[in-house]
Amino acid sequence: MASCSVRVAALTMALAAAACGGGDSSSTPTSPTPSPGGGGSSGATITITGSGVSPRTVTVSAGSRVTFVNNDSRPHDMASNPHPSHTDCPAINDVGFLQPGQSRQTGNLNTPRTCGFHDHNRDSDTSLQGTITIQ
Ligand SMILES: [Cu+2]
Repeated sequence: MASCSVRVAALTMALAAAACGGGDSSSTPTSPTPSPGGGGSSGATITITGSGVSPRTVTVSAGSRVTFVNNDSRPHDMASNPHPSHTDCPAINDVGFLQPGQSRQTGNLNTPRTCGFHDHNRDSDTSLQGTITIQ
């Protein structure tokens, strides 16, 4: 008697699991284009390696963002000029500290102007300095 009710329960669970599995297979689509923070599109990408930033100068249209990619083996702390107040283009300060392999976007660069940037922890290393022209 006891063994009979166990078998019924197991069969019910198996049917329920099969129904759930069928439902799940067609759902949960992956989101194709993550856009952290929302807002402007990425206008350019600057890559950091052991030999510095590349390209050193980029030009983007107003309202877009610049992506910084740290492909170096060292961390980097990217910030707007001037050092150390970082007040020229605060959107650049959104990049901040990047561990090796990390990347992050600036905020929206809305005001047409030329923005210098640097590695805050290596502010005298000119290979880690560049400019973003917003037009
Ligand atoms: Cu700085």
